[in-house]
Amino acid sequence: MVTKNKILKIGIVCYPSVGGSGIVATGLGSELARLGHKVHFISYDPPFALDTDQKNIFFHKVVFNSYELFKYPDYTLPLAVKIVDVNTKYKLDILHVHYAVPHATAALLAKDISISQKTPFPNIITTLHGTDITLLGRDKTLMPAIKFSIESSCGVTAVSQSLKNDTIKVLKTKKDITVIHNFYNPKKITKTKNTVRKNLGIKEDDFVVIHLSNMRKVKRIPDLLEIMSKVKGNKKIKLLMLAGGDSDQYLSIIKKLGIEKQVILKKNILDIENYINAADIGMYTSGEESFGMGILETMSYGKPVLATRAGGIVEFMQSGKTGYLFKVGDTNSFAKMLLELSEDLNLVKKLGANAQNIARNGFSGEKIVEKYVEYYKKIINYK
Ligand code: GMT
Repeated sequence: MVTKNKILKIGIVCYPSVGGSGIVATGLGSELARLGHKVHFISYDPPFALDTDQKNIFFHKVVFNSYELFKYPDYTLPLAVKIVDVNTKYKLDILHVHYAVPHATAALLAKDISISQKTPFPNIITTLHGTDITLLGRDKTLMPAIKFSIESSCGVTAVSQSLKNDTIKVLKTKKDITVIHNFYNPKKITKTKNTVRKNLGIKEDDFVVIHLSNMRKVKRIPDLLEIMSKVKGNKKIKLLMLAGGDSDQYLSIIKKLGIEKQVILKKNILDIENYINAADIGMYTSGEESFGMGILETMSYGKPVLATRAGGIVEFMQSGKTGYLFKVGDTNSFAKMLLELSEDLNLVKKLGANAQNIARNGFSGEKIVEKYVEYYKKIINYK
């Protein structure tokens, strides 16, 4: 039995790149370490936001070779072997994998290898983040592996009720899935609003709309740009895009719409807090979103958001209170509200305060990490 205050040894497997699932896994590991748990990250690179000098944090690199014999390099096998090694050495209490494939699949293989070596293996918890279900889960070449990996995990969590519903629908699974929402711990602002604006060539009285994402198709960036072209009569409205992925593909659309002067594109920005702080509102046009970390981050710094009523967004955004929600693709309504807000800074302030309140009180690290720890302990006691 695991007692209430037991310090756990937790393995975390995640993608290290700039992306929602990596951000959540890194934030979770960091909070767990702060609470005194020993946290072992296993990935091909240190997660970009991870402070490897933090007490109780350990990083184990998965090294993989591309042999001439193999046409495609494989990550699943070296990851499985690395998990076996880390567990043999540190005797983990729990292995928490973020993203079903190949992480949960590799964890299951590691379990079988360890058992064959007579080494006890921890319970595996898989957290579903969205695209592993809504995009990959629908792909027939992967679906059986995803379903198997999820159903063979000891525990499964999803980052929203919407994702839980999608998982049951797409995979037709009866597996028990616990919803634990994402969280965000705001960082300290280190550059003033005016400094950031000045560096970007934005005027003090411009109305700045911020958008943070990896710019993938599912984010519907052309909709975002179309909205900007609909408000381009108001030269004070500027769109600041912080791109964590390929954004060059949109340059031609920006040019075609004649909004070059209204759109500022920045790539791979790490101190997002300074940029969000310098903006007035956030805008997100995704077609699907299991949660929407960028929206929560924007709200955390007291900025209201205009977003689509997609997936899990409605679980923390309230239309009329923290910003406004619209049908996917309804660029006219987005543009109308954007113009209205640009003329009503008191309303922007009021909505922003509500947004910050909900983000900081309902979706803080403290609150959500406690739920994960409870869940870990519940799963371990099931042994
Ligand atoms: O949205 C992306 O393209 C990245 C993706 C990921 O796997 O990191 O994000 C997913 O996980 C995030 C963290 O849980 C969620 O906030 C995003 O909503 C989710 N993306 C989608 O569902 C499209």
